[in-house]
Amino acid sequence: MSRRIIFATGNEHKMIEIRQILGDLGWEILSMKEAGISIDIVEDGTTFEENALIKARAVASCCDDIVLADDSGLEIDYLNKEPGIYSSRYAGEDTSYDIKNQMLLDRLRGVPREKRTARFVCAVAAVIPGQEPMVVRGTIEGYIGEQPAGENGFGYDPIFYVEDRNCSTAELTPEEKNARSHRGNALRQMRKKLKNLLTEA
Ligand code: ITT
Repeated sequence: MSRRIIFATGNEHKMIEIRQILGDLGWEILSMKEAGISIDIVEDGTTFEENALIKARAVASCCDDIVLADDSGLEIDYLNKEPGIYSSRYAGEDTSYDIKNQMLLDRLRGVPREKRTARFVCAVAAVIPGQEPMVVRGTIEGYIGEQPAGENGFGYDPIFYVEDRNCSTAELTPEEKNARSHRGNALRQMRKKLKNLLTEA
């Protein structure tokens, strides 16, 4: 089996975290761009898992390598789990995260702390030649703060706060975020499955 993993994502921030988390797997990890794959993928699933599989299958149809994909997002309980699977499209794909974050803070204005609960969700799918596709889910629980804070991370990190530290995930170091994040959690589960497969092969 090839020792290359192609990650079906166009999001460079995700790629940085993926490389940090899966770095010790000893496999070559390429983004779709680095693998020379350029396709438009319609994410029309109704769950994170479905969308992760849609992305992985689409890229797998263009190569013979192991393909992984990440579909992730922010669920805010007070907003009936919005933006959820529409996180990157919330308020329009081209709208900056400063604006998206401010819009969510505005919608939560006056909402007390105990009702501001939220989580990041990440589904990671793997499509491996000759194997059944696999999907795992990781989450991190937290709450939406009163204002954005921190410069690390990306997307909704400045408004997503973790309970035990009372700071946003944009204020955590990359190592601290990866150790507890939805993506870290899902990718570590997938890494175990891939290692098992590799030792069986
Ligand atoms: P690909 O589909 O190409 O992977 P994308 O950015 O469109 O890239 P998603 O459809 O999975 O990815 O959307 C995920 C969005 O959820 C992402 O753009 C962020 O806005 C948000 N998100 C996911 N993980 C996050 C994290 O760790 N920190 C902050 N925001 C995150």
